[in-house]
Amino acid sequence: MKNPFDNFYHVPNSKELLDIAFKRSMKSSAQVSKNAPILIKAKKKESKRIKVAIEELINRILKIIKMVPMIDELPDFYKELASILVNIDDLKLTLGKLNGILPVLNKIEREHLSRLKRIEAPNEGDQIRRAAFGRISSIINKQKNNLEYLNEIRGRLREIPSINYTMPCVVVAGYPNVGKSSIVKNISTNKKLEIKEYPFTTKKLYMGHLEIKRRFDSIKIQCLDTPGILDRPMIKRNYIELQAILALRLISDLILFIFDPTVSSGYSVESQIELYNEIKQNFSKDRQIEIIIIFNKIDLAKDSEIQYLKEKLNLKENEFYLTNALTGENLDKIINLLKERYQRDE
Ligand SMILES: Nc1nc2c(ncn2[C@@H]2O[C@H](COP(=O)(O)OP(=O)(O)OP(=O)(O)O)[C@@H](O)[C@H]2O)c(=O)[nH]1
Ligand SMILES: [Mg+2]
Repeated sequence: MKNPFDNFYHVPNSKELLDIAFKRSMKSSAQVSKNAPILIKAKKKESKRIKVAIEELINRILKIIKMVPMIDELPDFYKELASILVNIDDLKLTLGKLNGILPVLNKIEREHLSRLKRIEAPNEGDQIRRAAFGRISSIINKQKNNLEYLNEIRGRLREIPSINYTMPCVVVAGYPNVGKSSIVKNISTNKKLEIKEYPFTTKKLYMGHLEIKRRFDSIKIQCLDTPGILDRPMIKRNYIELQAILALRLISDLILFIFDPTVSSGYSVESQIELYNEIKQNFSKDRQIEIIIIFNKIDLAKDSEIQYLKEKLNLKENEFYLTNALTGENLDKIINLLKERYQRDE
């Protein structure tokens, strides 16, 4: 499914909204016979201007409100991810406030049109229209923060990756700085992933794709890079870590759990093992999701470090993979394993 926020386009700010509406209004021309008295012409011209400005604003505001998907109705993954990224109550409140100005605009229109009907000199028409524009400007300007807020959350929501629910999804998870993005970058089409020597480089979910050739066809697999997760109670996890947890819980078909057996990530092996146990407990037991264990950075790892981690995890020789994400060493083994796994699903 495409990111449901893809059609959440730029939200104009209050100044842009007013400029568009007033410009259109002033360009509008009322249909009035050439021979009509000046007073009638003035009434018609200014009524038309007020109507056009208000109509334009109401349409634009309705368009903005409709652009925001009903979050409660989205599939769980999108719904929950959106709730991590934005405060849904604030969003609802903002949309409610924006919606609330529509009747006010209608009222301004009614009041000023009825005043226009009663004018006795043509220049009064111009004054009434200016007064209406003044009221409109103050109403729209009061929405400045709401409009900016919508535009700001739009930026965050549009970055949610598109998920294809019919394709397998491999989620790559682990402690920060262990080489998750380096691995996803190496095996998938997503070459835009940011890789840095410090933790929490990845702050959101990034989808990569890989296509594995078989004898007569190929298998397409999604490969999701996630932010690093620390071993700590769920309640203490920040919104960056929670996105990774959510992906593991709701969209993973298989998990690649990456360990850094060296000290180069800055985190202890013991903490990484605690996290692994938690993930195994929560996601692999109930949902029976297979976890593939990877020891990355083998170019830096001492034999003793690999042995230590292996023993701590109680693993046999064929129960983990040793990789170097920088050179791609042994990543072909991971690809082969995926090929084998998804071959079985035929
Ligand atoms: N020597 C060596 N360095 C590696 C290897 N894999 C990753 N790195 C380095 O480790 C650092 C972290 O790599 P990333 O791929 O950004 O790690 P990450 O797990 O995505 O980190 P976060 O996004 O912060 O959680 C970078 O400096 C990488 O170049 C490896 O196999 N060997
Ligand atoms: Mg990363």
